[in-house]
Formats: sequence, C-alpha cells, structure tokens
Amino acid sequence: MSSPTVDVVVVANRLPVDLVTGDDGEQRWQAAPGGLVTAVAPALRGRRAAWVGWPGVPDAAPDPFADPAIGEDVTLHPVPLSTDEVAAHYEGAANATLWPLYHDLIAAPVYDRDWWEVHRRVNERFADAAAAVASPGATVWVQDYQLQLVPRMLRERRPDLRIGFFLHIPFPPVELFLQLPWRTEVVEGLLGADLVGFHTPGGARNFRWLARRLCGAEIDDGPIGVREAPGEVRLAGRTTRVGAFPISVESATLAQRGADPATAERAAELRAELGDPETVLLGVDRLDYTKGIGARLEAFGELLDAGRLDPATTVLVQVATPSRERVDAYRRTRDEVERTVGRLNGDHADLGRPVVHYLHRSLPPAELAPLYLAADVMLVTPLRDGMNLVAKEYVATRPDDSGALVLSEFTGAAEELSDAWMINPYDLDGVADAIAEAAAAVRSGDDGAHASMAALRAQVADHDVALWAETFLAALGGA
Ligand code: GDG
Repeated sequence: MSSPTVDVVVVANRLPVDLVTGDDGEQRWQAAPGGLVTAVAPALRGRRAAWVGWPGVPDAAPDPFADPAIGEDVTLHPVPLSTDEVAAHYEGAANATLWPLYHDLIAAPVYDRDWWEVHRRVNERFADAAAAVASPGATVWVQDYQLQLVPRMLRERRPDLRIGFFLHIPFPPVELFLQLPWRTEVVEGLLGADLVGFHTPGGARNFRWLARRLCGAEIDDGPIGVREAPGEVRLAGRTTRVGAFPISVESATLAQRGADPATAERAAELRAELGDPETVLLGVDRLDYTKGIGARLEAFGELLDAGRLDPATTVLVQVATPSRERVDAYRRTRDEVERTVGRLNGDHADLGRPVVHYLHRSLPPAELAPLYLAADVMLVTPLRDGMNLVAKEYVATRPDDSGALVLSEFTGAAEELSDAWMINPYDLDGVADAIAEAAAAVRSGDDGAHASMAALRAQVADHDVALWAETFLAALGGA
C-alpha cells in the first residue's frame, strides 16, 4: 500500500529512531544519537510531514510508521541499506572520506572509487524515496554530508519541488575540498537545491567560491551574514541561494528542565556520588576524533601533575557516546582516550576515588540535564566542529549564572558564544590555563564569570532551534 504524500519532507541519512535489538532479543525503536536529530525533530512538531532515512541496521526494510517520540503526524519512511552498502556508503564514503576531509584532515581521508560508486547509488535511492512521498510543490529539506548528491537527483526527478539542503558539519577550506576526486559532482549535487545552508558564513563563502571555480557559476561577491539574505549562485538559468543558519537547541525546554527541583536534586546526588568534590569538570561527546577529548584529558593531566588542580578536590566526568565503531580511526581514538584515562587515574586517583569518571555509553536523555547542573566547568574542546550543541545545551540548562564554559575556537558555536573561555585545542598550555582559570573563577564566584554566563545564556535563549528552522524554511520559501 502506498502512503499519502505530504507537503514537508525531511531526508536524512538516519531516521530519528534506530531499530535496536534488546537483551531479550526483541526489536524496538530507540531515539537515534547525535546532533542532527536533536535539532531537526523539534522543527517538525505539529506539521504533517515525512522523514526519509535509513533505520540504522543493515537489511532492515520496515513499512512506513509513526513514532510517538517524534510525533503522530510525522511518517517515518525507512530506506533499506544492505550490509555492503552500509560499509561502502556510510562507513566508507561518508565517514572515512567526507567526514575527515570536512574536518580539516584530522584523520586522513580515504578516496575509494568503489565506495563512491555505492555512495552515488545510495543517494539515488534516497532521492527516489523522497520523490515518492512529496506532494506536488512540496518542500523537501535534505540534511547533511551523506546526501550531498540528493538535491540535484531530486530536482531531475521532481522539478516542481522546493529543495533545501543543510550541512551540519563544517564546509572545509577550498584548498582542502579540492582534494576530493568527486569535487565537481558534489558541488553540482548541492546546486540542485534552491537554498543551501551552513552553520557559519565562512562555510557559505567557501561553497560559493567553489561553485564558480568548479562549475563556472556566476556568483555575487557580497558578504554573507548570519540569518541574513543569502547570497546567490546562478548556473544554467537557475539560482541557488547560499546562507549561514547557525543551529541551536530547544532553549526554553532545557531551561525549564534545569529549573526543575527534581533536576537539582539529582544533580546534588550525582555530586555526592562523585565524592562531593569542590570542582566538577564535564565533557559530553560522541567518541569522535574531531571532539578533542584527548586534548582536554592531556591538559587536565598536566594541571594535576603541576599541582595546579588538586586530585583530592577535582574530578573530570567524561561521557563518550559510542560512535562509528567499525571505522578504524574511531577504534584508534577510543584506544587512545581509554589509555589516557587509565594513565590519569593510575597516576592521580586514590582507592575508590578516580579523578576521571569515564562512561563509554549513551546516557538516557533525562540524565543529561542533572549532569550539566552538576558541572562547574563544561569542557568543549573540538579540533573542528560544525556547531556543537553540547555547549549550547550546558548554557541553556543552567538555572543561574554560575558555571563556566571552556570552548574551542574551532567550533561553529564559538562564533556566537564569544563570552566563553575560548581555547585553541592544539595549544595545550592555553587549554590548561583556561581550565584552571575557569575552575578558579567558579570557585570564587567571580563577578566576571557570572557576567559571561549571563551573556551566554541570553544568547542561547534568544537564538533557539525553532528560530534556526523558521529562518531556514522562510528563506527557502522566499527562494
Ligand atoms: C553534528 C555536528 C552539529 C551526546 N551524548 C549523549 C547525548 N548526546 C547528544 C547531545 C547533543 C548531541 O547528542 C550531540 O550534538 P553535537 O552538536 O554536540 O555533535 P554531533 O553529534 O557531532 O552533531 C555538530 C550537530 O550535528 C547539529 O547540526 O552541532 O557540529 O558534528 O544534543 O546532548 N544524548 C543522550 N545521551 C548521551 O549520552 N541522550
């Protein structure tokens, strides 16, 4: 039976829920991890919409369905991928080619022609699936680096559609992008959209320049401002707009959760479980080499070695959500992180009192807010990150102006959260100094630290994820 078509279609590599098999052998749907779902799912609330995506396990081909966590009006359309396609498209072309290329070559990208062939075919399957569920003139919003070829493929199939594309990761400097053997195909793929959105103006400018260099598009050279009128790229009689739309979080919901006495109670419990330390430092990340987990652990270790932080009164909690565990670079990163955690605890912990509490698992969503409240200093130290929602979640959840955010200048978030303790994650002395100073400022209730947190909270409160989605969809509507 074919499902009715809808006016708004999200196309993403993953569905917002994953098919998982529990310990009892039963299959069930569970919220998929990561920033994209956190941001896009709320944008669909209350709309009659469809979400086209892979259900997260190979060979699964369930019928379209709705999930209460996403909303009864949103039909989820699974796109099946075989085991070989997951290996070549998802683990290969997406996560071993494009991901490292777009994140400053922190790991070396692998350019494999067979993977790319499969990647192209999988993008076609997504374009077919979106074309089948979109009603005439519908708005289709394609998400992220795994599906950059879809906009053009979809336009070929359905010229009546309004097509938007948003990139959740950084768009790289042009010199790096030019390494990609399929660089023109990617830019042409994106130019199939009416609107292409990036987190930052820099990404938008890089893309616009490449459209001229690789495709001979005509571009306007004007500035591209945040949430302002996007720039234009004209090719073959069509115009694609290119703009900067910094993503955000559900600020009001998080603030409410942070102000809930039950959250404060759980936060107090957590601090007690940690041994009532004077200072709690926190990191929450997918276990990914881009997140700079190693750098923050090294800097923390140096502060303990130098006696600048006291292991008797300071703990670091690191939540590292399992991610892409079949990709080599991720296995190596996990080994390195776990070796460092072991070394720091070996050198500085007492019996029953670790200095680093390391969790390699995904926490239930309800546990995150109390953790944010329990943390005096939030450590967000990526080597490169498109935005980083964790930084914004920490700021939005805290109920007062206490606490401190140490933030890498190489995140998209740094462009907006300029009142954070800004660090260069490659400069270990600088990272260590910022952690020590932030911890001291929080301990002493420093006025400057309070003023910084107040400014950060106001920024995130005023620029939430609803604003992101509305601004993007309004720009797409006007395109
Ligand atoms: C990509 C881009 C961009 C983390 N651990 C747990 C958990 N999380 C949630 C966080 C947050 C999300 O996952 C992570 O979002 P980030 O933005 O920090 O990072 P990526 O997954 O790399 O996201 C990124 C984002 O897309 C959106 O455009 O900001 O730059 O790389 O919401 O809270 N959630 C739960 N348990 C955990 O253990 N429940």
